[in-house]
Amino acid sequence: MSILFHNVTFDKINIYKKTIKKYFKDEKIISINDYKKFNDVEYAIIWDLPDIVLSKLKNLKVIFSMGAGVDHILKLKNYDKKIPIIRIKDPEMGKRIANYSLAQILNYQLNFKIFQNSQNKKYWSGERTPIDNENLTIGILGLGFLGTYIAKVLIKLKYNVIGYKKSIVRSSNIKTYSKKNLNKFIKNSDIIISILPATPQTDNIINTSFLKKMKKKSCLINIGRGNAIDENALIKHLKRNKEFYAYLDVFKNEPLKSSSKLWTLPNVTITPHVAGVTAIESAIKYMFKKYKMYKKNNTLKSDIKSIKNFY
Ligand code: OXD
Repeated sequence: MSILFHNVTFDKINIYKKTIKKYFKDEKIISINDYKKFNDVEYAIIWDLPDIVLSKLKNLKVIFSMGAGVDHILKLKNYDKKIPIIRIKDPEMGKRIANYSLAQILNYQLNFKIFQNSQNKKYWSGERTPIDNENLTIGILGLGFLGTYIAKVLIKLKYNVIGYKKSIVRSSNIKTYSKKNLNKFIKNSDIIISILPATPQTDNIINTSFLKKMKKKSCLINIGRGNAIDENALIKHLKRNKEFYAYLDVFKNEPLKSSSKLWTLPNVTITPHVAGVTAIESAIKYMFKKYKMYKKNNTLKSDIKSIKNFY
């Protein structure tokens, strides 16, 4: 039997291939060009698989997403909900996305964007007092596996951290708001980190009314999915509120078109969907652990349900 491996987006694809071969020794690894062998495919390790290919995999048993998100699979018309999807829940990815979040928080907190903008104009902007960690409340919008990981790292660094989640888990020691008090969550946050999955419920959740409730001198970091932000509303908000900053890693349409106004606004920082780059060795090891569980029990709990619980 075989594993279909497909990813034309990520860095270091050859290392992925080698690592998959190292762990999945008993399986043949094939690509989308080996269409004659599609009937042998029981497992798929994928990112952005063409829907037409999925429609041809008649014996597929488990799909492994190569990232934390699964929207690239759920959007495919030929995805059959009975096939479990395993997404990466990896502390190594947690470390990376926490580092990214921290970098952008510090960027805002230490006024680096202001200094960068003055450097571009060859202008010495003078001293500005930074905000101390204890005086910043970071709101994590989407307290799932990665959101919680980030929260714990920030708490260790003495930031005040609050979270937003659809259903509140009592055991968590992070002050968590649910749907009915979303407004309080927004108003109490100095910085909001959106780490929401792309679902119909999260579409444009960060719209004009959401942005107006945020503090005027504030910052929004989006490391979840671009669908969560109404980009036109954000552009208007950024133009009106010069002390409001946006650090954006994900967009409605990726790559972000060169015609987007976001590129040129002085209060925006853009990165190309790199906040939570997959850590190859630990991710493939995680998939292999799930694969062995499937082999043993002939069934596997899909990750789709858990995703619906944290927006
Ligand atoms: C994602 C990832 O799902 O980078 O966006 O893992």
